[in-house]
Amino acid sequence: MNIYNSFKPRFVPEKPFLLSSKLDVTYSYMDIDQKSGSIASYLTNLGLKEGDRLMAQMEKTPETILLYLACLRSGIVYIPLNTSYLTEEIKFFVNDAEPSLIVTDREREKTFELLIEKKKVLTIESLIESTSKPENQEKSFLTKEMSDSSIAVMLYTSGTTGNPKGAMISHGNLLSNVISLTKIWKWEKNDVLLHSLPIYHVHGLFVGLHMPLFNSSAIIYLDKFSASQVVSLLPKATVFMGVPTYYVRMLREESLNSAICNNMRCFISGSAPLLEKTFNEFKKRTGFEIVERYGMTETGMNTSNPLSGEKKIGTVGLPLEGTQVRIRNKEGHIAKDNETGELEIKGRNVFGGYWRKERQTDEDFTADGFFMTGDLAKVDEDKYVTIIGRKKDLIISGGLNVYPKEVESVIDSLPGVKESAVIGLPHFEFGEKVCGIVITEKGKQLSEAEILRKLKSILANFKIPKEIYFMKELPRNSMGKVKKKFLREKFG
Ligand code: MLC
Ligand code: AMP
Repeated sequence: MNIYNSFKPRFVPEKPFLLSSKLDVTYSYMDIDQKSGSIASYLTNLGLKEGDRLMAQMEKTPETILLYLACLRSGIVYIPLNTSYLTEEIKFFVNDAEPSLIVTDREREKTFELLIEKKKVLTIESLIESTSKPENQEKSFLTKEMSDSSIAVMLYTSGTTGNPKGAMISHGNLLSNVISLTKIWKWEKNDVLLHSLPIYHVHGLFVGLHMPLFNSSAIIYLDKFSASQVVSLLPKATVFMGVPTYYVRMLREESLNSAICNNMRCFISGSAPLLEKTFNEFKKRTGFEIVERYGMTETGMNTSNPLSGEKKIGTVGLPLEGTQVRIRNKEGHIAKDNETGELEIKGRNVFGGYWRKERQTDEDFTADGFFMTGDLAKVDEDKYVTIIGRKKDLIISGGLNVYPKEVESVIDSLPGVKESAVIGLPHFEFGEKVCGIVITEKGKQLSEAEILRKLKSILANFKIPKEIYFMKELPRNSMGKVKKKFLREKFG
């Protein structure tokens, strides 16, 4: 089923869908249906068909949602890109995904025109202008029927080795997730979600948009996260979701207290570990226990603490309905209760594979169809899952993934650098911070500032190391592998 066709019958046409930070109604449910229909019709008339790819990189605006819905409705595969990505990073995505169309904003138009034929680049501003003309308005676009396995969205996720991979996420994957989350979070049609997440990841795009769309509830839509703005709007909302960094920043706001949360029903956290300290301080200040859940690009959401029922601090809760979870221990056997090992997931929420990477897809699934997450976890006797750490070499900073391998390759390519190692160190606000350890070539001198300046022209800002340390040589084990644990202890 096309996921849009599971939203549409639940729409209450005259109800607000999007509210601005001033609480004005930006779009009603009727508006989004009509406007996304006009865009879907326009894209179809341009010649885009089911399975074609549309890449989008733009600031978060209400119109980004219209474009996303238009893609869902017309069967076009939507590929959103993080707005921090720079030319070199974008080049890879464009070459790999071979999009039929790129939609971007005016500021980014030139970047894309250097990478792909001009006729394949459209600005969101001109798209909206064209589809607002009376002759291009389409009141009754017929949403394309899709099978559950048809690809709705492709999200790029980097690997611990090699280049980013496009995770192909189907209409069925998305539908199963929104149904199970509606149950476990007891989502209500009168809910008002305070949405401040970016909408190019599963968190802000799928969880943040699908829950209201599926339940015909409203969104207060902020273009980015600002702790003071979020706290000031809590009295008008009922649900808030964010990465742990958001909660750390909100706790710094003096005005955060239980009185302003009177209207709130729940606070949800995910994408990175929520520290017990943050959970406890938040409860003390607001009276609310943050609901922690666990997810991934490839799987959507897998587990969540229940809204009512026991929330176990430090755990990411119970497997969602329809999702199977198991742990494989070091010896390769299915683990017993409370035994640590790699978390494996199976269910309708799990993606179909990586774009044009069959071998890598096969490597990431077990013979009986479980996806190997690369996360280390344990499951207790009540089936609550605790994430213990990661098998994969990955840093999560402020809820964003940074793959050390990618940053190391860029540092290594700089003149004067012999080799490097990139590690994550604990950070009070971002959870982890990216740090680089650099070995210069014999007789060459490089400063931290010089290295950072060069990196900033190549890599998205959140991947830039917060600190660079210099060593004479990298510590290695007998196999020649860099001893990252030693480096984390030395510099941490
Ligand atoms: C920005 N900066 C970061 C950063 N974001 N540094 C480390 N980690 C980050 N995540 C740096 C910039 O480089 C810049 O540095 C400075 O902070 C200010 O930039 P900014 O853009 O103004 O920052 P800010 O708006 O404060 O953004 C921080 C943030 C944002 C935490 C609000 O990163 C954010 O919204 N994160 C959420 C990401 C998310 O949605 N994750 C879900 C992924 S899905 P300088 O030096 O230039 O000043 C997933 C699956 C799942 O993981 O389970 O959900
Ligand atoms: P991404 O690849 O960006 O989708 O990030 C997915 C990864 O984020 C997972 O594999 C986990 O390592 C991590 N993650 C998500 N939610 C949580 C959580 N609640 N606690 C700990 N780690 C999490």
